[in-house]
Amino acid sequence: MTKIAFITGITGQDGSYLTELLLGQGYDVHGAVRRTSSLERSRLAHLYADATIYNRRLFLHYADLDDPTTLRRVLFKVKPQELYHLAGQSHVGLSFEIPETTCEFTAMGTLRLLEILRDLPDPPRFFHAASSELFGRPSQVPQTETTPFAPINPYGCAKAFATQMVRIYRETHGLFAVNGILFNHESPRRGENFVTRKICRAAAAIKKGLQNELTLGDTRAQRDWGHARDYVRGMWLSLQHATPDDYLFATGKLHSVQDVIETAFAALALDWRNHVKFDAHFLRPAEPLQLVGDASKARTVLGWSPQTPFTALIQEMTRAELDTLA
Ligand code: G4F
Repeated sequence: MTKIAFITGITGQDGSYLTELLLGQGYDVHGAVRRTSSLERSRLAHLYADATIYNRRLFLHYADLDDPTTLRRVLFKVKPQELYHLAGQSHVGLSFEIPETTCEFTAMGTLRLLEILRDLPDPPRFFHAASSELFGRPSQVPQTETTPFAPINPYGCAKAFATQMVRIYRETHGLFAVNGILFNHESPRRGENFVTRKICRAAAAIKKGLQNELTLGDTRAQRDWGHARDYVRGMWLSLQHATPDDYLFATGKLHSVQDVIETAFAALALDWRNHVKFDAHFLRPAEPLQLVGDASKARTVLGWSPQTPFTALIQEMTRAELDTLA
């Protein structure tokens, strides 16, 4: 029998890669989209335009995390076996500007979904996209699934609430509920206001003579960056295991924003010194420290490992930008 999966946040970077993976595995895929989403220009456009897929194996429903009645109705109708919860306000910097919206979608939105699952006659296996931002200023380097939460921004705090709720619903209500603690993961489909895409896009535009300057905040900031395609495979693997648990997905390697700049500009034979400028507007009120993950548990239990090294990731993103501008 064909398996049915449901994805919140299906139009995002991770949602689009996960949709491709699940369709490739023979699933029917359903997704919740906002009324305002434009599918023609979205990351799903290639699937939306394919008459053999759209409305045959891929189905989109207007529903949102702040409208639990509609979500409930859709989930009762679709009856998925697996639910991947990827939606939420995911920009850390923005979460300082709109903390209530961030908590409404990222924290309360997750709780609302868990409440709906409790009422379903046959609840699906549930994946929650948690984040390295849970750890903020961590007491342990590298972090593991047992590192204490110490968030330092509204986004991390909302994720900490949601992650702990997932554990509570797993332990007290018996749901098959999994937290995937995802460290930074990027791709050519990354949103343009995240730093890797911003840099790769600017490097390509400079190469084409379309722009001359790139303004950034703290270029000494470091992250553990992997490829989104690898991380959605981890999501899927975590729901195929016999028992629900929490898993951390990371490369275990730290790089700075400066490393991203140098790799992207070098890929296009440009000298970054002629173009990169500092702008305090992009500084954040607080920066996390040493967010780098130890994915040993995912490797041992799920057989997961990241396949794309940092340099290959940034080169792929930069070349993709050049192609788009061609
Ligand atoms: O690309 P970023 O905006 O990603 P950040 O804040 O690490 O968050 C991402 O990864 C988290 C962990 O997986 C997710 F939970 C979250 O949803 C999101 O996907 O910023 C990376 C670093 C920061 O230290 C930031 O201060 O880059 C620094 N940075 C420097 N200049 C900048 C800029 N970030 C942005 N977005 N724009 C700049 O101009």
